[in-house]
Amino acid sequence: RQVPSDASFHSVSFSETDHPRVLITGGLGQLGVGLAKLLRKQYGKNNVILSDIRKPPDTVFYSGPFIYSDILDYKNLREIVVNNRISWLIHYSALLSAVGEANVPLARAVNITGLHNILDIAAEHGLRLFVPSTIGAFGPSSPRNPTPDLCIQRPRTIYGVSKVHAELMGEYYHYRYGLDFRCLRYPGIISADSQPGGGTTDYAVQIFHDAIKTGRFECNLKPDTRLPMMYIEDCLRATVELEVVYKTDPVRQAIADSWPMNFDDSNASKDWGWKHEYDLPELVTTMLNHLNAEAV
Ligand code: AKB
Repeated sequence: RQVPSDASFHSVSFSETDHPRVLITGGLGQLGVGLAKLLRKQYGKNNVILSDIRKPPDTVFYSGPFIYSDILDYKNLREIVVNNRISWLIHYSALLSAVGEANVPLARAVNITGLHNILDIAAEHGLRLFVPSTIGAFGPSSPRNPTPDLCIQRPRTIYGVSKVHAELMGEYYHYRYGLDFRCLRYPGIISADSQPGGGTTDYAVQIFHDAIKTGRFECNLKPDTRLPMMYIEDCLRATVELEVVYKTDPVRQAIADSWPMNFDDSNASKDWGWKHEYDLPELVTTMLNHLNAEAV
């Protein structure tokens, strides 16, 4: 393994103008297939590769490339990254909170040693890396309602400890090696066509299935328990939005930095009753409708 020297990392990078070549680890979990679908729409079917250690259902094979990848096997990871010209890595492999407590050594291996492999492979090959964190990264001494971005984080699960570790290691690799590391803290995710597995928030998905199947649900948490949840579409959209590419042009950036951030149009409103008709959502919808109509 080549842990990157500063020089070797900075000399490797992918061209931002090309389509990214994306590898999703843990692709058969709750989020991988949905994210692959979104990214494939944007970057092309063959540019997004799902991977896992399990055998996928046929539908996954039909919808785009799938390969076996074991994040604990560094050589296997490197082979995949090199052979497939991977430029973005979305790292979803993890043992969730409840199964993690049932098998701490395995959770430590997958969630911590596995992450080290992912960080090193990303740094070694100049990949952009996304690793999700979650509400699990907080603990009983964190403020619970609301929980701010920056506060005490002393989780009491191996899953949570591994997520705090991932947040800090990502920040450190960014600072130390210039790694393009991105991270979002997910709440519990609710999805209809994919199942979570081994998490504490799984009940919020299971309850829908049981409501339809039997009309009866046995909940493993108390009735007054409150946890943050999000529908999968919002979670996946946020993840793709976070992957926006910024390639700043110093000349334009300097000009932009010297211009007003916000225009005061109150005199125009007073003088002749000026008022805009297109707010941001309206403007975006109108633009996309025009462009889509032109493209047909
Ligand atoms: C879990 O319940 O373990 C996960 C999470 C919130 O991170 N769904």
